[in-house]
Amino acid sequence: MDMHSTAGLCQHPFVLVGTQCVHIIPAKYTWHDARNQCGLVGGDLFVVDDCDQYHKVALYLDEQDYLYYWIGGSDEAVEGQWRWVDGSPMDMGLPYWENTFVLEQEPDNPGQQNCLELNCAWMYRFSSAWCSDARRVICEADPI
Ligand SMILES: [Ca+2]
Ligand SMILES: [Ca+2]
Repeated sequence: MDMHSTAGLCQHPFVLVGTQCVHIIPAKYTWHDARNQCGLVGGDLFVVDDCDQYHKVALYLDEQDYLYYWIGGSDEAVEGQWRWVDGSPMDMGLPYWENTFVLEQEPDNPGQQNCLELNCAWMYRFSSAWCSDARRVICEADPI
């Protein structure tokens, strides 16, 4: 095996964005189907908990033409307790969550919107959305 060619790179179809191997699925799925689709290519829904990496991903998404994506968070297990799909707790508030509308701080619609959307129309911020909605998908490769 050539030790020089693959080190640090991502397996197809993933591409390196900052420190993560990321793949965007341009078709639209419900949140749970989106998670399955990521599994089919060797990953899971995208998780980001580092501000610098979050910024790099936002710049990458700015090069795409889509506005709304599913990423790997939900509060389906316990209402109000947002968790990443890897089981880790999620930072709430800024800089991640949308707060453009003072009276509509995300996450809103408790008990109804249980899945995590990344919304490029809202400064790439997080918002809660109905899990049954169809969104494009950001996947992250499983660790090698
Ligand atoms: Ca909820
Ligand atoms: Ca919401």
